[in-house]
Amino acid sequence: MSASKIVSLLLLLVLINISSNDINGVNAFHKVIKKMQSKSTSLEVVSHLHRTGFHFQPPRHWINDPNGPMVYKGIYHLFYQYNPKGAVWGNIVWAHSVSKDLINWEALEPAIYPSKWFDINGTWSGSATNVPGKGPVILYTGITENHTQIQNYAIPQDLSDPYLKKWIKPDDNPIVRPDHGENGSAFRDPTTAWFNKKDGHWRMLVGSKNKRRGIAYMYKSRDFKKWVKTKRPVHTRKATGMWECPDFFPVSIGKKTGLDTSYDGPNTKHVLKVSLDLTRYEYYTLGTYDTKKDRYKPDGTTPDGWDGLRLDYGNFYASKTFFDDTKNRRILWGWANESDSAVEDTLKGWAGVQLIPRTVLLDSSGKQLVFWPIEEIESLRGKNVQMNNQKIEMGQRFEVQGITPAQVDVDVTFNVGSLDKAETFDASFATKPLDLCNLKGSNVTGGVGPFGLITLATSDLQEYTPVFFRVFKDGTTNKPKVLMCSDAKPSTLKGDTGTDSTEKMYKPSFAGFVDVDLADGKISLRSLIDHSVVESFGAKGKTVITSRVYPTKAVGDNAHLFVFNNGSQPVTVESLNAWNMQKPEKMNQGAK
Ligand SMILES: *[C@@H]1O[C@H](CO)[C@@H](O)[C@H](O)[C@H]1NC(C)=O
Ligand SMILES: *[C@@H]1O[C@H](CO)[C@@H](O)[C@H](O)[C@H]1NC(C)=O
Ligand SMILES: *[C@@H]1O[C@H](CO)[C@@H](O)[C@H](O)[C@H]1NC(C)=O
Ligand SMILES: *[C@@H]1O[C@H](CO)[C@@H](O)[C@H](O)[C@H]1NC(C)=O
Ligand SMILES: *[C@@H]1O[C@H](CO)[C@@H](O)[C@H](O)[C@H]1NC(C)=O
Ligand SMILES: *[C@H]1O[C@@H](CO)[C@H](O)[C@@H](O)[C@@H]1NC(C)=O
Repeated sequence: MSASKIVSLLLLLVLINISSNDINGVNAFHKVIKKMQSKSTSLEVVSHLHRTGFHFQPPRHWINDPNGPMVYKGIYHLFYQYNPKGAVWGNIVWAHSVSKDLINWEALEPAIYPSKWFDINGTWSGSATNVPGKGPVILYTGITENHTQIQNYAIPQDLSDPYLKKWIKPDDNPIVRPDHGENGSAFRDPTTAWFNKKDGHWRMLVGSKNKRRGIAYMYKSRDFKKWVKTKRPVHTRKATGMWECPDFFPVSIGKKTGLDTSYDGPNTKHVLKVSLDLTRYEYYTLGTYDTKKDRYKPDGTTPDGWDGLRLDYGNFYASKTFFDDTKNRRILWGWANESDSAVEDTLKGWAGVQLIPRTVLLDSSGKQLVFWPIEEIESLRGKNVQMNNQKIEMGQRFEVQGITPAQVDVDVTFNVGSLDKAETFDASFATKPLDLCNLKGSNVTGGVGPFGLITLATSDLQEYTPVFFRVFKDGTTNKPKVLMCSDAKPSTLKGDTGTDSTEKMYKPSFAGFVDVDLADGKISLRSLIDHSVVESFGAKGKTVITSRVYPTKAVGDNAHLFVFNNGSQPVTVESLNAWNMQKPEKMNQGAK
């Protein structure tokens, strides 16, 4: 740490009382650290050590939820929760960026910010809907002076401007108040609306809870202004707490294209995703949406709640999808927060990234979704190195050389050969992949695996973030059970103990199972590595895990990338491609 950093750290410590306090029942996440909220960092002193090269970030300060993603007149719009004044949550506005390619982003003025009685104390998350004949309409949560959460709408001032620079919040807001028994302190994040041709009404959802029951309320409207709550919520689930950022959309059975949110036809399933405030992770179910009764029923093949499927088993929250009609695909945006402390964020001057947008499709099994980085990201690929037919014996690791592994896209296909040596799966871990991963990390010898990538590593593995598989066998069926882990525990030498100035660093491992039969012995792993982000896609996107890590030595040119095997069964790298990733030319320069 430089002397000036130490001085500013000391200053900060004098300024702040580090303990954070909750306001008026606002949920755990909207942590208010008053003294840091408006402690801005000038651009010159923003720390670049762990900033990303090709992920979406403004030049400084705090960001959280992606809001209202859409495409309009060929331009992509991304809004996001942003604190223009500091690197912790507070002063939230809807920052607005536009792009022609989802790679290069231009920052515009914030689109929505507190200014009217119906949002004077907050302009929180929401969604955009393209309403035929009207253009895009944003629905968002406003916070009133008495801290009630209500739903508002905003419309573009000039529909002929593809950038939609100016937004108007009409005076007939709000459109929905919590005055029919809803909890006004837990009532937010309206979804994109969809149109029901049969009854000529729009529908949208608002996340909520009643005591500990998670709820997605549904509202109907003919004119997109007067909204009426339907008799019953579209779905609820006991003991899951507040449902933040619900997302509800159809997916196609069989076709490899996305569907418009209003699509109502055969061969579809619906997806209901919620962000559970109690766990700070996101869960989804696949199911059937009864458009007459306005009820959603999960299929029942996977649990509805936090034993269920996740969009990403790592650091990924408050996500939102939109239908991109220019390429007939559904795209998912999600936010990853920092794993370091608020004090460190204020010192480094920034916090939060939007992860690489992912396409969303129904898996051919019909039992889960699959996710894949949008194809545009491949345009940033530079120098390529390859490895083919490399057998890795137990305890061996091979370095992927000739690239700069702090900023790469790496895609590898392993062949595990025989499953004879696979360990027997203990069924008591069936819904506890993380416990299994914590028990059997990358350095615990196995039968088939652990094998995978060692990312952001020093050459001697003082620091490293392993992303790996471990293959078990089901004792009764003999079928493989594949565990995937991304482990930040050994990622940095920093933060093992807390001191006055730095909290103990959050270095979690994350894990999920991967539903593959390994009939041909093959399993793939793709990781997008970007300085402090490791975003990994197992088995072509069946299981996705994102980690945030802060190496001290495995940074810049000193970061290394390896493939490894710590299982007694040799595995083969059938093929590996790694590309240096370029920085987009434009990334929100001059964001206000
Ligand atoms: C609510 O808004 C008013 C007016 O902008 C402001 O003075 C006050 O500090 C805000 N309170 C909170 C808790 O955000
Ligand atoms: C708070 O504001 C909301 C929205 O204006 C209103 O409906 C509600 O009655 C107010 N509650 C109190 C306690 O003043
Ligand atoms: C309403 O939500 C707030 C914020 O989570 C919570 O503190 C309060 O207990 C809830 N009230 C009821 C009646 O559930
Ligand atoms: C593989 O196992 C050895 C022995 O436990 C350990 O030293 C090494 O760090 C492990 N590799 C990884 C990537 O964990
Ligand atoms: C294995 O790795 C974990 C971190 O993932 C570490 O806590 C543990 O000490 C390591 N064990 C050995 C024997 O190296
Ligand atoms: C991100 O930060 C870590 C460490 O502070 C918390 O434990 C997580 O709950 C948090 N995640 C979200 C989605 O807010």
